[in-house]
Amino acid sequence: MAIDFSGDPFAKGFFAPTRFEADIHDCEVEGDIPQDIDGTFYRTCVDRRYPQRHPRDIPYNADGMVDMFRIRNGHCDFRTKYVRTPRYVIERRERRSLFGVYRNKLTSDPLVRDVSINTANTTPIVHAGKLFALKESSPPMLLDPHTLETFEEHDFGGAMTATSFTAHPKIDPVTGEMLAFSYEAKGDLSDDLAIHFFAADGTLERSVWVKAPAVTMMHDWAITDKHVILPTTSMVTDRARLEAGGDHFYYDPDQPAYVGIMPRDGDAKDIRWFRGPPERAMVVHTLNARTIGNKVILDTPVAGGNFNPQFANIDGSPFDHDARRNTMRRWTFDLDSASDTWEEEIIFPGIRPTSFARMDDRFLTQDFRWSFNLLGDPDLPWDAQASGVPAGAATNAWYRFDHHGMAIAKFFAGPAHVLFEPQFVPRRDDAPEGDGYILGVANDLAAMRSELVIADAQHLADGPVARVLMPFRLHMQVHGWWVPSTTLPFDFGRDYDYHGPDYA
Ligand code: V55
Ligand code: FE
Repeated sequence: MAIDFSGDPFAKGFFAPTRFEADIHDCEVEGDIPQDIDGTFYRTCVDRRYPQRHPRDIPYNADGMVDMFRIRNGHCDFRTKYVRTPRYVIERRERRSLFGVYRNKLTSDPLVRDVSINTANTTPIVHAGKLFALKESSPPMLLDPHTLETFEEHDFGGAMTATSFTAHPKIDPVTGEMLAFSYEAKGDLSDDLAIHFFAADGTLERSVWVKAPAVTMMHDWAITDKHVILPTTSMVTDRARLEAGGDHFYYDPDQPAYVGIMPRDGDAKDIRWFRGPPERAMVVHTLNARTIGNKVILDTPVAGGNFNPQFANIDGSPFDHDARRNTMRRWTFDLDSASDTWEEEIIFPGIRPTSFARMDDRFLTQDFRWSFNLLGDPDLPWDAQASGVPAGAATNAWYRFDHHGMAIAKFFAGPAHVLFEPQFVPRRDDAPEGDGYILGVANDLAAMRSELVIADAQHLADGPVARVLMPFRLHMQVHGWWVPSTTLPFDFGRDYDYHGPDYA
C-alpha cells in the first residue's frame, strides 16, 4: 500500500510531514545563548505518520510530537519524539491510518472504535515533575521529561474520571496548584463539565462537576486567585452530524458565548453563567485574569468569528479571514450586579493579533504589565518570492504589549521566517516581571530549515541574540512550555536514554 501524502492539502512544502524522531547533542548556535537561560523548552507539534484516512480530516487530528530544547551554559541539546498514544501504537502495528475525521469515531476503522482517539498534539506542561502532552478530547499522556518516552494515558491513579482534559491547565504561580477542566467530560456530546483542583504535589484533590449551558468547544479558560472563568464558544456539535459522518465542530455565528464563573473554594451550586451576544463568541486563548473586589476581569484576545479554517462554518459559507483576527479585550464581570452579561473594552484598538497571547507566567492571576503575541505584520520586511508566501499572510512578528503605557515593541526573525507562539523565559526566578527572554522556533521557509530564536524581551527590536540552528525543518507547533531547571532539574552531562556501555 502506497504511503502518499499528496492528497493532503495542508501537508505541502515546509509543512509536509517530517515523520522523524531525532536527537541532536550540542546544536549549532549562531550568536550567544545568554548564560542565564537554564532550563527546558518543550513544544507540542502535529506531524502525520500516515496519510489521513478521511479526505476531510484536519491537521489538528494529526499525531502529536514533543520537541525538547534543553539549554544550559550557552549550549542547547535537542530531542523530538512522537507521543506513543494508543492510536500511535495500533497504527504503527497495522502500518496504516485507522482513525477517521477529528473527534468522530464513527468515521474510523471498526478495528479502533474502542481505542482512544488521543493525539496528544496540543500542549506540553510540567507540573510536580511530571510532563504531560495534552489534547482536549482525551486524558493527559504522561511522558518522561528527560527522554520523552511515553508512560501512559494518565488518570492520576484513577482519581480523574472525566473522559477528556483541557490542553490549557493553569498553574497558580503563588500556590503551585494546578487547575484544569474537562468539557464533554462524560463522553462525546455530554453537557458535563468537570473542574479539577490539583495540589502543588500533583495530587488531584477534587473535581467539581457542573452542567454546561451549551455543548461547544471550550479550548481555554482562565483563573484568578479566587475564581475560575469558563468561556463557551460558537463551535457547536450535535449527534445528527456525528452520526452522518460529519465533523465534530462547526462554527455557528448565532451561538452566543456563555462565561461561567465559580469561586475556587466553591461548589457546583456556586457557578454563575453570564451570557454574551454572539459577536463576543470566539475566545480561543486567554491572557490573564484577576479578581479585584467583587469584579472579575479577564484580558483576552477575542476573534470576530470562526478562528480557524480547519473548522467549517455551519451554513457552508466560505471562511472569513478577517474575522479570524482578534482584538485584545478586557471583559469585566460584576459579581454584585444582577446583570447576566459583562462590560467589554478593546484595550489595544487597531491591533489585530492572533490568539497566541502569552505573558510572564510567574504573574498569572496577578496585576501585570507585559504580554507577548504572535502576529502577521505586513509592515515588516517579507520576501514573498523566497518564502512562497504573500506578505501579510505569514505570522512573521512577535509583539510585546505594554499594558501600562500602551506601547508596542516588535520582533522579527527574518524575511522568510515564520514564527509560532512566543515563550517568555525569566532571566532568574526572582527577576522583575518581563525581565528575560522570548524564545521560539522560527521556520525559515527559504532555507527549508528551522531554528530556535532567542531575543531579549526588553529589546525585541534588536532581533535575535542567538539562533539555535536545526539541520532540518521541524514540524508544525501548537503550543510551547518553559520549565526552569530550578523547577525541573536535569543532569546536562548525562545521556538519559543511552543504555550501552558506561566507560566512566
Ligand atoms: C485548538 C487546537 C486543537 C484542538 C482544538 O487552537 C482547538 C485551538 C491542536 O488541537 O483540537
Ligand atoms: Fe491552545
